[in-house]
Amino acid sequence: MKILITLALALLLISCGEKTEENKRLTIGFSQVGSESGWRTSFSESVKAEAEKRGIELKFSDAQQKQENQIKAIRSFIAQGVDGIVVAPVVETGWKPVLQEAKRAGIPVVIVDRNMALDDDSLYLTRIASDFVEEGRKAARWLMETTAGQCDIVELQGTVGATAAIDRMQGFNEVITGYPEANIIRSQTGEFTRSKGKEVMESFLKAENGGKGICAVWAHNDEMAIGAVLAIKEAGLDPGDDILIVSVDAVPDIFKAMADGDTNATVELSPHMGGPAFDAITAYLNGQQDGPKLVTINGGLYTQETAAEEYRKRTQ
Ligand code: GYE
Repeated sequence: MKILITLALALLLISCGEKTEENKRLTIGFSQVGSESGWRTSFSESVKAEAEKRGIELKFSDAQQKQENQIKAIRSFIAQGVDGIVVAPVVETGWKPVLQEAKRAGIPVVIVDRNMALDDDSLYLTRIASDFVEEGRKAARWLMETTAGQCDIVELQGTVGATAAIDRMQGFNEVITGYPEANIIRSQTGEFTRSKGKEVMESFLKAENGGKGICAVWAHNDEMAIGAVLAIKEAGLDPGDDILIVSVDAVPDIFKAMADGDTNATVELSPHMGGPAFDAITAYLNGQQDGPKLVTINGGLYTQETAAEEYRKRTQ
């Protein structure tokens, strides 16, 4: 009897201990790229809301598009002894040393959105991202269908060295290679921002005889597409008509622009990556060691036909 009671007590103590551990409020550090685009802002808001919903204490750091700020933030998360780190890296290279520091401290790291070039996949738990190459292909397929493969295209690239720019470019080019009468006539970075997108588009218009020879703009994100709309209007042309515009992200502003006839198509990228990132960290902390190394999120292509409806749905 005595033994049984002791055993029962011991079991009770163990289960109480586990409960406390399970209910412990997690602290997670999130190093975000910046706030360069509407999509990025939605992404930050979505991660914050998801943390709030789950009772996670989120330490949020905005790197203002600078990798050095991200490295500092990660080091500070490590020093604070967080339970997990989520990083949306600005560029692909240069992450190994700081991830090794996190690994030595036993803190799991989840990569979200853009990728890191790493030769050791034990340095991160998993990556939550979309297939950026496929996004580029989708944009190009739409443009090739719409123009019967005859189009002189100007390209507004994203941030140099960022996966979203490298891969979108690759996917788009892969498709248009099959169309001998489709060409990228100018290509430059607009750094994923509206103001830089506008500025670069202005220079393209000047260089291309006021825009007469330009059939379409391929913008690596919606924000730069909207910058291009402004530049084209200022040059006295009709965006969406004289010059077609295709981009990626599917933020509310682009649905408004499409509904107004100013841009033509966008490929959707969901900003809701916080949930799967937190799931991976929680599973790992609960002892699950063999989760997938990549969780992909994919979206479709939208055009003017459904834009007004989509805008309403997304803003109400
Ligand atoms: O398309 C753009 C943002 O990395 C996928 O970054 C992301 C891109 C997104 O600023 O709007």
